[in-house]
Amino acid sequence: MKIDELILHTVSMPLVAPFTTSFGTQTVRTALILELHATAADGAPLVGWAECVADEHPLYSGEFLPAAKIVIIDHLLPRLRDVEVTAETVGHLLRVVVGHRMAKAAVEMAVLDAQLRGQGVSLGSYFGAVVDRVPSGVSVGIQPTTEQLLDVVGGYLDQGYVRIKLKIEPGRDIERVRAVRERFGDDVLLQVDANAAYTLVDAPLLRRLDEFNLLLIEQPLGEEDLRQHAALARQMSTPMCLDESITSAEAAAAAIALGAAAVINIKAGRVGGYLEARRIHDLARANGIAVWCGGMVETGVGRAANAALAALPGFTLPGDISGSDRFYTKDLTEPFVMQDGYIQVPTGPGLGVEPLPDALAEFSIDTTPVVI
Ligand code: OSB
Ligand code: MG
Repeated sequence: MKIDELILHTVSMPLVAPFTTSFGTQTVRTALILELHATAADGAPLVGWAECVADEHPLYSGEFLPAAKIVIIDHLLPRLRDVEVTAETVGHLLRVVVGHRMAKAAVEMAVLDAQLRGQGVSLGSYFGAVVDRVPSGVSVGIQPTTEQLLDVVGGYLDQGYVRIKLKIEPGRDIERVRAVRERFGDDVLLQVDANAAYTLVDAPLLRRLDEFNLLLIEQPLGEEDLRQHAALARQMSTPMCLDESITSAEAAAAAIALGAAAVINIKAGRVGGYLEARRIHDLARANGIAVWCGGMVETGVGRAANAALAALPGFTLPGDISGSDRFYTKDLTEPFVMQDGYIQVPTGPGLGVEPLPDALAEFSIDTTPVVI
């Protein structure tokens, strides 16, 4: 295809409740939605959608939304001008730009969606999905008090979520996990995510998590600390899972070789796209490393793509793919509904969903069309 135009929609989506992690509290998700217009080789018009997962602030990752927008407009799109582009070649065309994986992932996803819509193929079947629904886990933010945490977790369990992930930080860790285990029992699939809030000096403290039979501990140490995660993994029985550190298939290969990860949280945005995400899935599977699909508080656009990815056979643990109502009263797309602990993988062409025009108009705070 030849790309004709990219429209960048910035949307501001209020969250149903504040979401607190070790790096900050979010009450609104400002998201960048890409609307790509292209022309197929046979002259047919193509449209593709994507969501860029960069956040407003560079706290989870060095990337952030205003920068991602600049990179897309000034550095990525010019490299796709007047060239024949496919989903399988766009990553290669953009490789000379260093980093900015979330920006690249969004452009690749928009091209992939346009391509698959043109072919009438769903993203799930393109990836090689082996199931039509994926188990739904929920990421629970840090709550002001343990009592509030127990109420929130109880609510999600009542709704039917099959796995609970507790965000933790120093001072709100061991006792919170103990309280959840004591209230809800040992059968709940439970894991924790520290978002890099600890250092290796905290190993004796983190080891105390071992008694709670957690599925995994996610990213206790810094993004660059592969070696230190390996050292910590040797001191704990709780399986070590990496999120922030896995920025590419190469990083995944290094983490596996070092013994820094027994489990990998795969987020397509963080690794530069869904095709790289699939490569990491394949690599992990060949190495006996479990993977699960992470989330970035996506609207329905990004949620659809995550559900399709999570339907691959190596995704053996429930992902952070909750129903739209976990974060939003009203989603940008038809809402994803969690039913009996599962989310359906969309079956329509491409993402299988698209922004509803009225929702896009309601939440939009900026529209930047770029003709290329
Ligand atoms: O670390 O997995 C994370 C949200 C934003 C940034 C980082 C993370 C998260 C979550 C939420 O845990 C996952 C979701 O979208 O449900
Ligand atoms: Mg995480």
